[in-house]
Amino acid sequence: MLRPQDSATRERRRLDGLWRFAIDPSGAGREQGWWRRPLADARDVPVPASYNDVFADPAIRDHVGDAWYQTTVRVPRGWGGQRVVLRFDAATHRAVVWVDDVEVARHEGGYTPFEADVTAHARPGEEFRLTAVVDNRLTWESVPPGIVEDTPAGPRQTYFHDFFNYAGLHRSVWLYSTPPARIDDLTVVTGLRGTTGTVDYRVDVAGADGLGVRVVLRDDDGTEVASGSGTAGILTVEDVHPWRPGEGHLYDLRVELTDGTDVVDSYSLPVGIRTVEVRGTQFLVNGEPFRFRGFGKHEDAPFRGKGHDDVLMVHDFALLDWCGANSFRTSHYPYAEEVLDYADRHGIVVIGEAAAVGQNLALIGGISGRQMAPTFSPETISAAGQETHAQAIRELVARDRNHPSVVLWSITNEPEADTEAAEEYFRPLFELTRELDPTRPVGHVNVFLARHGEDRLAQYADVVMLNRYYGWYAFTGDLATAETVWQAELEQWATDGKPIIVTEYGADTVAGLHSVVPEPWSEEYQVAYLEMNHRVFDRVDAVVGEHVWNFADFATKSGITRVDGNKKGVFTRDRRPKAAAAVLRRRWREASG
Ligand code: GCB
Repeated sequence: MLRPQDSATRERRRLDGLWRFAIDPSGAGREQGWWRRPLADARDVPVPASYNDVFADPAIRDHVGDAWYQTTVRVPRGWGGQRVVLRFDAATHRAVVWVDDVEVARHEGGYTPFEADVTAHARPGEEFRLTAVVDNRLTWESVPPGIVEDTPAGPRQTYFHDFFNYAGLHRSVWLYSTPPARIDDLTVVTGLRGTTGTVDYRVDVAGADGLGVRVVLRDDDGTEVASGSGTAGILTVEDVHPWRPGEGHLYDLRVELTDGTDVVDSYSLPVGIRTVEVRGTQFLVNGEPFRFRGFGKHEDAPFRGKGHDDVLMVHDFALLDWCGANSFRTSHYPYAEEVLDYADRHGIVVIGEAAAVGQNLALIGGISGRQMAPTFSPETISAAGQETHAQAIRELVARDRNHPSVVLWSITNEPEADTEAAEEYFRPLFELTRELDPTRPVGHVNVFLARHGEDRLAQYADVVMLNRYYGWYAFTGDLATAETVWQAELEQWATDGKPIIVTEYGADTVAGLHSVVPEPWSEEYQVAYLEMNHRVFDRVDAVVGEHVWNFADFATKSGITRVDGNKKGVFTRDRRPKAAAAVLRRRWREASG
């Protein structure tokens, strides 16, 4: 699915702003057909944003179920004869959309886009009523999973990950036009041999047969470097300027659909020419060993929740740069496409993660002391949940496969991994990911419950990704023991002969809390904790990546281990540095020269 863009043949309108909004605790709206009329008792809500924190109302913050959004859209007068498309960049976690009285789209999954051809319902120059109902419930069939329980006080949502279940229209909504005969999709795969680059392209055309396809690749100064024709081919670029970590060099691939000398449709795709490969314990970008330095992040901020915001995005990238970070993981769901575009342009490397997290009931049992059911079973996550997960992977790869910044897929975070049921569940998902994208390594993020030799998914993964909290959840306050045990574990994983990325290590830290003797929760302890981890990483050659958990403090569900959210941020939630930030800056800036 191509992102909307303005081109010689296309136009787009962003529908963001204040929409009308009403929560629907009893679920009456679907029966009563709330889309058929102006929303009653509605208030203004900003789009994009999570709705939870913008009002001072616990009923909205903790709402479980449907929330209704409505606005009025005027179709531009000049769009006659064009195909008109409505697109939601994200609706968390599922949505149904109506144009006036007609249902036009239905989508499951909170972090990938969906769209509908609304040409038949959108008359140029006229208005239509746009209504979306967004459901935030997490169930055994959703990704991530959860349970909704009916209690005397109403439905209560539980889920098995810590970050707060923000919901709503988190990203932009668009109305855009394309010609009826159009470029429907584009795929590029790039290669490098010496100073020659290749761009293997494929164009999917829809709405017409027998039209021509012309492609031109230009450098960033506008110079044409290669061209071709036909729906598929390989462009060769001599003296190529590759995309590389730290230098997001992009070419522009202009694709034109032609009818004789007429250009019927035109679309531009930024292309970074680079390769990715796992060789032994090395992770190679353009044939050179790459070391991941950075963070696991969240899309999270005060008031906005998970709403995309360009100010926050640019600021976060500025802080990554300040630290000397070269990469991050989109933990624990696909981030807004604007984020990947930015990473492409600035040479930041991304581990792209599917929205799969909390697929490990033993972990919850361990924390809560409760006896939990098996994670994968007919009563819990079963074939239906697996299909939701497969679809989430399909949509992730379809959306992000052309981004040079994305070098590795993580198909799940901390799943149950030591059971036969887990292997049966995940094997097909590894296969699916590889089939959809044979060009990138694939992995899963391991949690300590499946130790080396016990993780039945490790055999399917190209890289080892480990989340470990030695010195925090284990050996709390005892960094000396933590150091020994951690090193011993890493040495075991190193025997697999694969690159190891430590995708999480971190310690909760209250900004401003100091102690002469490094005590857990103090800034001094976070510093000492990171330094201990770094000593360990530097002793194990197979470790090629360190992603601190987390870039910034973030909101969580309520819990006795969380005070105003998760405090493992190196920055506070409002992006002020803790002492640990200077430690990372010294280490990472030194390493990058
Ligand atoms: C983890 C999870 C992450 C949590 C983190 C923590 O292992 O992957 O989502 O936030 O631990 O701080 O407990």
